[in-house]
Amino acid sequence: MPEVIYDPNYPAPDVLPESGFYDYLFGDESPLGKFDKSLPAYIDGLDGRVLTRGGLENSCLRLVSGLRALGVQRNDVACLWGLNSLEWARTAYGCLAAGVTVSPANYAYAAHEIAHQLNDSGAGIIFLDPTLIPMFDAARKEIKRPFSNERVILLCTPERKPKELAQYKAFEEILGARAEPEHFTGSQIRDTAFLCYSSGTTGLPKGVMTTHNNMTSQLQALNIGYEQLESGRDTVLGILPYSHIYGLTIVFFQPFTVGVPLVVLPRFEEISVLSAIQKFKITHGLIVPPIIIILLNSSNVDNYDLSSVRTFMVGAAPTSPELSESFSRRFPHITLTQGYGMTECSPTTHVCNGAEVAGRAGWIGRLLPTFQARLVTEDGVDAAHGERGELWVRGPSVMKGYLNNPEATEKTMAPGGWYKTGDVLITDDQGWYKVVDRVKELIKYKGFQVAPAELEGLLLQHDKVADVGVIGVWEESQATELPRAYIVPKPSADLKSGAAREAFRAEIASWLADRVAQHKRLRGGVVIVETIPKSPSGKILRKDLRVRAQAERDA
Ligand code: 4UV
Repeated sequence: MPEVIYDPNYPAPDVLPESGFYDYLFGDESPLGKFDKSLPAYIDGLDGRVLTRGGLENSCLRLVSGLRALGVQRNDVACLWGLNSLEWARTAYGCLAAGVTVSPANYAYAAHEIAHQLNDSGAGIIFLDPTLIPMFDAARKEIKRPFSNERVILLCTPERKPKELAQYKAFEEILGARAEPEHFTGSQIRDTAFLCYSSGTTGLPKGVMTTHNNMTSQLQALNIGYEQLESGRDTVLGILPYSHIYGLTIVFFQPFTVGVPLVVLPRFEEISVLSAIQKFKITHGLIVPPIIIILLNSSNVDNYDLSSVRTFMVGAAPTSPELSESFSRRFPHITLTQGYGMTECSPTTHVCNGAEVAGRAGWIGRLLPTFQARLVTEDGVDAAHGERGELWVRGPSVMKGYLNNPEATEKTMAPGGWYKTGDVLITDDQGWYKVVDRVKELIKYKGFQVAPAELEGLLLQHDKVADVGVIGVWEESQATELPRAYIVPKPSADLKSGAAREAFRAEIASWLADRVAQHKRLRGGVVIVETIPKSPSGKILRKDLRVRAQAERDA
């Protein structure tokens, strides 16, 4: 059977630079040098501080010497753990200048989650929000490599450094004199620039090795395939977390590569987002489906001038045609486009441009340049137009692999360099794609990843749990999946009465809530069952649990 490779009919990028990501962003040969250094690159959406392109470059080069003074070398790993901020931005760029791999971590992580990322990534230095120090201290007993105080840097200005944290330096306090950036040439463009954590199609969170070349290819592909931004005209809303690949590449970096400022906001908070749109005349926003629901239900929207906004891109989880149409009716002046991708692809593989979306509600768009795609049916053959198949993609933005985990890398790649996404799509004869199902284990809570295997592993440590299976259940009113646990209690749990069962469910949910980031809580409930459906080889049959969940919903 011949492979079907869908030609996206886009022009190829001029030249994919044989350079490191920092040289692409700031190097003498970089096409980005055409933008004036006085242009704002990042604006603090709360206090209005501006970081210009020139100021950012200066800060990067000063961080190079600061890192060297601490003994941090090229290809060492720095963990970056905090909410979006100008300090976060300066650290990410400065590490790239120093050739240091950045491993961004979710702000909401609990102790064992950050410990896992620090241990697995081998990070030797951490930059974190001052508010996270208690959580970091709680994690220390699980962290294999001790962190001396000088390798714990606070993401705040010296003025905002809490007095009780005097033993640590604030970001600004470790900067030195300007130093030379590191250059990545030849095969070094396959060195790892970022290590974001993703469960991929199965199992626990793994470090995704995103190379310098993955990033430069992705950004060039986006700048050809997604033509929304123009320097001097646009300003972008930066609320999605930059620690997640969607926030990192498309929100945090892409505007910089087209000379467009990003308004940095720490998290989605209705009033601060609406006022930032009004104050900074934001023209383009990147969001996730639950934000559409919040905006549709908001009584505050009419009190703000949102007329500057032209486009919103939504992604990271499914957006139904109905939700998309409700948004367009409520905000007729804002064009809603969709994007689709995953950590392993750096991330965008599909996107739709504003001019093309009419009549396409619910579709994710067309394939980005540089990618090739197949839809492969359950029988292992290429799907015809309109027929369902798992999306396989290949191209220069597909990750190098999972760190320390060649088996997982091998499992997710098919011969010929195809990455098997675990999503089921259809396509039409115009080259448009739609996501219709997900066959991988992953649960998405408001765009954040929840790995069922991780929650199952934790829940099995509870002394009253004999067996467990976790799935996501769809909650229309919030436009998201919610994690739900099906649990077989140990006989010793003694759950004969209704009250005892109720107390057990609450105990399990709160026990887990104490151990995980808030997006992983069992918001979809705890269901007591007698057995967990398993295949002969012992694999949990999540499909059967999903059928059961549907029956419970319909009952
Ligand atoms: O690895 P990850 O957490 O990555 C993401 C990336 C989201 C992006 C990427 C590029 C965009 O342009 C954009 O708008 C959003 O979330 O999770 C990857 C999985 O999330 C689901 C799908 O199951 C992926 O394999 N997913 C991502 N986008 C969509 C989606 C979408 N538009 N519709 C349905 N599911």
